[in-house]
Amino acid sequence: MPGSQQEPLRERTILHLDMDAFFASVEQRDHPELRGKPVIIGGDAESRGVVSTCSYEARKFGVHSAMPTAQAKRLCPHGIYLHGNHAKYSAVSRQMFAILSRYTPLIEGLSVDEAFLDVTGSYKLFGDGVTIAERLKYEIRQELDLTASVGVSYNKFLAKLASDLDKPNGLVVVTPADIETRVHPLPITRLWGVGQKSAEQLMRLGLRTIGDVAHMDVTRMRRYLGSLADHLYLLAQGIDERPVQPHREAKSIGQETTFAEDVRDFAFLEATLLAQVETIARRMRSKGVEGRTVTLKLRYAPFRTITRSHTMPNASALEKTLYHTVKLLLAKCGLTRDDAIRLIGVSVSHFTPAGETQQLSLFDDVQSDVKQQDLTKVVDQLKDKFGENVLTRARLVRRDKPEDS
Ligand code: TTP
Ligand code: MG
Repeated sequence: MPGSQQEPLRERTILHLDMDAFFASVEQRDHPELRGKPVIIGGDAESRGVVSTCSYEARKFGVHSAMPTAQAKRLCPHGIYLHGNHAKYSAVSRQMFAILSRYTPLIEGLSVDEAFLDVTGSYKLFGDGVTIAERLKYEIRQELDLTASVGVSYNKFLAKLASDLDKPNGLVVVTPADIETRVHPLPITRLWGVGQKSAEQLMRLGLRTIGDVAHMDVTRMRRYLGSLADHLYLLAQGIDERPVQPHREAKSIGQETTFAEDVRDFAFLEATLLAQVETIARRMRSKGVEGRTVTLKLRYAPFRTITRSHTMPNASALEKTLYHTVKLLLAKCGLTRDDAIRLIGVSVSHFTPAGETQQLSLFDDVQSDVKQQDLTKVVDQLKDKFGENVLTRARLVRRDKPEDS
């Protein structure tokens, strides 16, 4: 592909910041006797706990996140094993996010210790991406006595990849000129979205490095990988147009109902789902978000739990659309008369700010959606004024106590 085609459509400056060995570093900070030692935070080996994280000193022994603590103890018997203090890590996380918010309002938190920042518009006030990255690292060091690694690039994928290239305490810049030399030699597992399973599939197709994906025959790969082929192909060229989405702090809104007695009545399950969707949709509207992915959770009486998800072409906060989707998911589960259901729940995720979805699906009845939106607004106002039960659909006759999730 000639150089000119690789140019991004708009030049942005994106930072990805990720704290180093977050939980373990907080403990080493607060307990100086732990510094320089292998510190492992996680559950007990006796109760089949797993490692949440560990200090870089422990990583030398091969210990890593999600490993059973029992295995970690075999690899690193002299390590210091702690349960950790999650309330404290949340508080430090809030302090970290407060520092980030000095430089841009466009912050998308990905987890307790990592975030994307779009600092394109911050140039005049604070300088270029590298300067802002240095300032963030400095302030985190000075004020929190912790270190962070930062990646600087022109899109999210490359910034995230860059932050991981020189951990801990790294600052790596990836420019278009680095794609071939620094990005292409990396293994495919560094491609965002490639987990263990997809990596194995890609390996079977002979794709080992990001460079292999960048040069693959995408039409042929579509047969094996579906739309993932196009997504990975673009990422491998260093193309990623996804915006930094500041509204993603709440990752999902959901509700579950555990029944006092197991339920075999399909209509009752549907009515429960409708009640749940009404509550969820209202909470989404009050937060000003719309969601694209609807997930149904079912627990059968013998404690088997399944989840089924569907991602819609457009984000929505409308009961009608969400309920329609969750009903399709329920139908797909193929429940029979013998299935007794103990718990049912819905959640909606993959949020975008309300009203941002410009492109309506061809299959949507635009006019009725607009009317439905108006009606929904009135219903919300009435409920705010007179309480939840002022208007309830006739179908909601029997309702067990729902639990928010
Ligand atoms: P990470 O950023 O993935 O890990 P880390 O900060 O400990 O180390 P690194 O330097 O490689 O970034 O996760 C942040 C925190 O989230 C981590 O300190 C503990 C917690 N966590 C878990 O509880 N379980 C997990 O499986 C992972 C990956 C993280
Ligand atoms: Mg981290």
